Amino acid sequence: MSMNYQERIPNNVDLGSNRTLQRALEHWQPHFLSWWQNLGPRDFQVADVYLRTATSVDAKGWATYGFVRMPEYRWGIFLADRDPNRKIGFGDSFGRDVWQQVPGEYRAILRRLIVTQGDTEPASVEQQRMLGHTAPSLYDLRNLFQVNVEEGRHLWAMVYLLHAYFGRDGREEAEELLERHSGDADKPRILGTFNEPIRDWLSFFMFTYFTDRDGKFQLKSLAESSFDPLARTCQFMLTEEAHHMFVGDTGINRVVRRTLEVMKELGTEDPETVRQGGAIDLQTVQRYLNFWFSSSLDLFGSEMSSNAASYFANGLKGRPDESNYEDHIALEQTYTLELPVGNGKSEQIPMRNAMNEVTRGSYVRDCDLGVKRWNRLIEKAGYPFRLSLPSTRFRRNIGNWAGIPTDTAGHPIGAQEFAARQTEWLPTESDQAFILSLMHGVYQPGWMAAWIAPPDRGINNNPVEYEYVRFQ
Ligand code: BYC
Repeated sequence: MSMNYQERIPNNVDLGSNRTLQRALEHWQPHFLSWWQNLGPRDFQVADVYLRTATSVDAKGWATYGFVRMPEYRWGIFLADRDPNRKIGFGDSFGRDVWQQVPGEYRAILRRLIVTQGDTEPASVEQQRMLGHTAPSLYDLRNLFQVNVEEGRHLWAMVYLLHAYFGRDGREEAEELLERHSGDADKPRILGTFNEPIRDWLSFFMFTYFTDRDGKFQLKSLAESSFDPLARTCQFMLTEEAHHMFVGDTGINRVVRRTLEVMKELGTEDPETVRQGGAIDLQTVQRYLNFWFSSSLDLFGSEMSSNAASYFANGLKGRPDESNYEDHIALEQTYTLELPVGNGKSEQIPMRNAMNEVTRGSYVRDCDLGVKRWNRLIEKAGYPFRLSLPSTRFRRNIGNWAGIPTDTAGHPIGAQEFAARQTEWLPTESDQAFILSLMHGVYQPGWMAAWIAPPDRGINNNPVEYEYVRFQ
């Protein structure tokens, strides 16, 4: 079904043929818009932003670009095309037809998954709402807003499912998605990372690299779901998500490149001298990386999870790229889990209970690809320093390693040693003050803040100097 932009809510789900649903979503729409005005990007609502808007769910040629004021962005409901032959790809009902409606017995659990996914989308917009004031260039400012409007659309994607398939409870949940707020003392967002403040652009790039990548893996897992509308929604969200991770990957790459230039210019590897040269020393980049990577690891849940086992058994949430696995039932297999007790002791657990850890493992490997690319820059510049991912045991708040102090290699250490060495591993107050001191909005077309290199190319074949955001 093609995308219909003539209606108040653009969609490719033939919304017009279901008046009740259409009315319910039209009732939610002004609540969304007022949330966007109050908690979306602060102070840039009247700027014209060079944004892409989805025009097709086909991954090739699916978007158009043009200047839009963010509140006028056409947030809509877009699902990947339905495959009438699609079968359940894993779990106890492997090979049966996928579901077009929610089976009664899985209603509560599916709603919970959709709400958890939905909750992260507006949360990230809230976390990033002040960053427009300190964008290192118009190119970056535009990318921030692109990410923000698309996270808004991803909220729409989940709200559509709640309204269309979960009746009254779904409508109530949709309201609550706008009532919880990132970092709110009384009504925080559901998952930990989405309550962490993002005050600076180094954190933004780390977030879009590491946390949006959790999004990629969770969406891939949900794109396997037997509940077909959820799977199709997530398939299309993944197309948009790729740009968000690109922003993080290239953002960190540009930070590292600029730092290497300053190191060369000043003939130094000394972090303090690099800072005096206006760049971010690689040691600080590493500490920010440690923080956001470890926080994002928690988003996969516990290593051993009965929730994950039942999601898998019931066909609700699979492994990312499930078709790459040989055994889609996973009843006979086990997974070896290293435990924090007994010095290197491990335990065999049923594979289904280890699905969070399996997905986390794929995520870690994917994260490492970027680290390798950044390290190639450092190596080429002739410096011995290397960035690295800390151990998955480091600074965990969820799962077996929660609250167990380890060093970045994952060796358990005493709480006192952890407290004493934290400043080596995690951003210190003075790191944060330094990073904040670099954050100033740079709004001349083509200009770049001194702490970051320009991107290799602009957006949609436009030059880097293009005026991507026009102020009124
Ligand atoms: N913080 O068996 P467990 C994205 C809770 S990001 C707080 O260990 P389970 C995006 C858990 O809810 C992707 N609580 O874990 C990125 C459970 O609570 P209850 C978002 C946590 O259930 C950037 C309890 O601990 N999508 O899209 O197997 C920008 C024990 O649960 C956390 C999803 O997450 C945590 N970190 O898995 C914008 C997909 N971790 O039931 C967007 C939907 C666990 O005891 N969610 N808990 O009260 C899920 O699939 C699962 O809920 C989780 C947890 C993977 C999150």
